[in-house]
Amino acid sequence: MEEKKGEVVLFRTWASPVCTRVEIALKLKGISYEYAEEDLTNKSELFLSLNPVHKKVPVLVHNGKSIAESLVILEYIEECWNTTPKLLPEDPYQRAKLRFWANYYDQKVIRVLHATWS
Ligand SMILES: N[C@@H](CCC(=O)N[C@@H](CS)C(=O)NCC(=O)O)C(=O)O
Repeated sequence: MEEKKGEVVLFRTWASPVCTRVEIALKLKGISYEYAEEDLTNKSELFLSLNPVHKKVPVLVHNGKSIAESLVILEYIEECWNTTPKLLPEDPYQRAKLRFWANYYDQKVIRVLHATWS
């Protein structure tokens, strides 16, 4: 697997499925990254400066530039490391279906998990 040069840091927390989805993508693409565990009960100033809008993990930092929102991060990874394996299918209809189910998962499953945890 090819790797694009550059420093990659993933701010995440171990129990988060949306962080896990980003880690799986990084591993599938063979991208080396640093792992920064964030304590969501005591968020660091650095972390808050990287995602000032939502203040949530995951945040990917690539060469000093931060990207938030797991699905946005996945698209960034796909566009930046456009090597195989591809994260998205070639066929536009299949891509649309995949985006539909990713959205469904976020709207239904993740919301229920968050409601259970809080
Ligand atoms: N839509 C966001 C959801 C991110 C999210 O909800 N992250 C949670 C952990 S699973 C979080 O950081 N919670 C901390 C908080 O709400 O203060 C994504 O897909 O990245």
